[in-house]
Amino acid sequence: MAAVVVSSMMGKMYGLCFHAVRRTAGLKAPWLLHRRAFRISAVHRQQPFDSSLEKPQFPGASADFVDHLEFIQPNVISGIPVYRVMDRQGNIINPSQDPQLSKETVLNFYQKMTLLNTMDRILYESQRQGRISFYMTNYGEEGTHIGSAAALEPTDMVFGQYREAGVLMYRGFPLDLFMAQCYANADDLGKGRQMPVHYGSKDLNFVTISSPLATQIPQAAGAAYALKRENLNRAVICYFGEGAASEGDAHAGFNFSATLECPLIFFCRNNGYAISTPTNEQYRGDGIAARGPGYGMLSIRVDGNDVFAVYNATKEARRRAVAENQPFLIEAMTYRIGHHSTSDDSSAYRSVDEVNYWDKQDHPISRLRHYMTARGWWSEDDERSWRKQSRKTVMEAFERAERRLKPNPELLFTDVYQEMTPGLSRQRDSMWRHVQQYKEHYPVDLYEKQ
Ligand SMILES: Cc1ncc(C[n+]2csc(CCOP(=O)(O)OP(=O)(O)O)c2C)c(N)n1
Repeated sequence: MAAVVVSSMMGKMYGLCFHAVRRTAGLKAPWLLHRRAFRISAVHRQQPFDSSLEKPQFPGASADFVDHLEFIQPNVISGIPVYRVMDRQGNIINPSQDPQLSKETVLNFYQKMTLLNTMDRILYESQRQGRISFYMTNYGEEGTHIGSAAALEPTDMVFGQYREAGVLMYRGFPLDLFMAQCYANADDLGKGRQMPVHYGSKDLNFVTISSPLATQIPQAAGAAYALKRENLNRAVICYFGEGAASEGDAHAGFNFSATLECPLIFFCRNNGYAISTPTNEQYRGDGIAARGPGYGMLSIRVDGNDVFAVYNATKEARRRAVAENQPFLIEAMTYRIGHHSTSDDSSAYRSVDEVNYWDKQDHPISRLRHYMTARGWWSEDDERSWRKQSRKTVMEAFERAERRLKPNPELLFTDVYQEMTPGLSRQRDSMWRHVQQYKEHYPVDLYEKQ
């Protein structure tokens, strides 16, 4: 079903060039295609010369000649269509696309999306009060996280940017560990070393986030290549924003994954902004999805505020990525409702009306709620008691995290290399002598002891 959507869209938009070749050739290597073409034309050389029968022999592309000058026009006016399953009122538009998830599954989607939203509100406020140093909300992008995470296998590896906390939440990362990371307390798996929201979990196959944009993209290609070699039916998903897609590393990752035939899903969250940079200053093509075919990747654009559309597209991309060892590109169109981060005031570069539209009229959470309400799966009372209960759970984790000590300062010096070098151990000793001598100037009681 979603397979039909993926391939028919590709066909319509790009005349199937590369993929038709790939399909008819049964995924044979490009050099084989060229060798075959060359042999055919050798036969033609025996016949009286007819230039209309000439085939280009260039090893770099498989194409016909044309005898008129024409530049290819990018189609940015009527772009790649946005695949959706539900309208804004939560009605299924085409029943054949309804993933028909059970009530229990849908309730889980909704609870995870709203729990993420509640955690965001509390941690955002806590940053405003100076209790944590930094925070980034996920407002408006909850559907992209939950819909895609639900379509994966738990063993699939995730490489994220920094605005995908819902993926980790869907996989069962406890609230206590989200809080521990943001508070950099002694329970943090990262030992308090990174800024807030740079989560990671080895147990949940979620690779630790780092700040430099797009560096995870070629790394994800490498990981997918390694998983392919293990042959254990695992895939990789790699998230990034449309801004990060302008980095050189995005190009490297897309091209490596296509040429090395990696089971990888590139998931671009196109939320309209990269901090204050709107998309019309970020690119001039048809978004990110239009780049995929240029790399020989099957690509689709989905409504990121429609959790079912995201789910269907990711599920099908995941199935085919593993079965056929090739990368897929999903561009989820959405809107960053919150400020970029707690260091940003987005009212400086966009209107309140624009934000309100997405917040009040086209929000992934309200859309799913309409769907559930229409089926009698969710009532006002359910909403009220769930909001109360989830807020309480988040607040309890928050208070536990705040009371906890910070990690032992010694940990500043470990894991720089696997083993501590003599130079580092001298620096560590000198730090301790210094702290001992001037302890009244350091909040030593807030840290775990040696
Ligand atoms: C290599 C690099 N350049 C610049 C930055 C600063 N920076 C952090 S986030 C960001 C915008 C990213 O926008 P986008 O990828 O669209 O993601 P969004 O924040 O919208 O989710 C920038 C420029 C960085 N972290 N790394």
